[in-house]
Amino acid sequence: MRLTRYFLPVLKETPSEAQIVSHRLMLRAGMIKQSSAGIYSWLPLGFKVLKNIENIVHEEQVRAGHIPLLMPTLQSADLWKESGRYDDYGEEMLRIQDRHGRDMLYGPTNEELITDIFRSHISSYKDLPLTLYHIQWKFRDERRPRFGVMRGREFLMKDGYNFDLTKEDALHAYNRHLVSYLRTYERMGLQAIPMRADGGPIGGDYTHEFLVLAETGESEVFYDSAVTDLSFGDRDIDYDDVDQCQGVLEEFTTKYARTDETHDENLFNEVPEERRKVARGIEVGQIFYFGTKYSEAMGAKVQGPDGKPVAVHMGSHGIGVSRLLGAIIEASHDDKGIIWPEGVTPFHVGIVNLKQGDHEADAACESLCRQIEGLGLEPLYDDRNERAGGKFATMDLIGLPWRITIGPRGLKNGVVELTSRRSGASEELTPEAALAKIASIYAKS
Ligand code: P5A
Repeated sequence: MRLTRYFLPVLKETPSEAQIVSHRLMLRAGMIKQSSAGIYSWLPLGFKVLKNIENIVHEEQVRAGHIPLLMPTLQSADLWKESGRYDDYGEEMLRIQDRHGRDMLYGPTNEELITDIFRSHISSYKDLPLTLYHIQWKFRDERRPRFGVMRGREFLMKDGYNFDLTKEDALHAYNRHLVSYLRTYERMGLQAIPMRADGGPIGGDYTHEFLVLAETGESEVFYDSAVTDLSFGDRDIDYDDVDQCQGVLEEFTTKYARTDETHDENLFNEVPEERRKVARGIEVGQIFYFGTKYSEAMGAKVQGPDGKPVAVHMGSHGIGVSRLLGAIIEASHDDKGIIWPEGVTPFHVGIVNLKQGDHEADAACESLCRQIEGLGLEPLYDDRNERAGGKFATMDLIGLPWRITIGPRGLKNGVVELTSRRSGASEELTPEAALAKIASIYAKS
């Protein structure tokens, strides 16, 4: 993509309304534009990252054996009256009437809708286990929408729902989600720590939140610093293997890690003092097992092996897809701008032409772009007629992890410059060697 043909409305000034760094950088890098409180348009660069995050979430859900579908954003209030949550949910729910005076709402979550789909089509235990999920916009009329996409009113969530015959099976689904979430966040360059949490309006005794440590996080968290040494890595997991999934859950949840809602000072004091940490975190996901809460209320039953009807055991599992952009930036930036992890970057390589209009420099940039595209990667070529400093500042702000700088002087010696956004280190290489290095970096990510 040539920058002169793209739409990248970067801001020179720091927007005064943004209180935290990720919000400031998303506005400055031309990724989002507020449309009203807590509601945003996703400009091309932000939309690209959002889609990349969505893709990773999809891939990891499908890998875990979960099945994608798509439910609507607008829901009839009737189902919520059946579950009893229409009155309970309170002012966070955006309530709407259609032209016939029917009560509707913009879904804050989908337990009711999915339970209705399930009960309409599934009647035998033989169709279980089943986990369905979608990635869809939600609306919660938050009292204080703030920090940009971090606490929006309209936001994108991946929400998945498991249906199982027994509590044991449903707990395996819970563990499977935990494992798949660990993989998902690591692919985005994030360490998200599962912490014992509170069920809130979703309900349930078993629930973990996934938190990314960040000073600007809205949640206060208490943990044993040994949890930060854990990493999922690229281990091979058989998601059908009950013991293996249970083993991962135990490995990642046995050490003390809790949000303020479930914090227990006495238990915490059993952690060696030098490992006791109190910090702040961003909640990027939450998993729940809530048993038969919705299936009983809404009559979601199947015929069991003995021929008798039984209410199915359920859980729901959410990832804050749009919030993740903010969380990744909070975890990965410097004073010049964003530093995208390779797994989610909007473009793979930035190309800076030091002398636009110079025949050889232009030709070398264009040729490199084509070769990068040939690798299945996307370059962003800054072909503006601007001084080098301005081009570097834009590249640093938008955070592409790799930059190739091309100018007449280097070309005379047969070299271009490859720079890492994260370390700032540069090396002079032949265009072929730079290309080979880019190819190997992205083959790994
Ligand atoms: C689980 C899936 C649920 O709603 N029902 C379906 C369950 N869980 S949750 O914890 O309430 O939300 C899941 C994740 O969504 C993100 N999130 C938000 N992101 C941006 N703005 C908001 N206002 C917002 N509210 C929730 C969080 O990442 C949360 O973990």
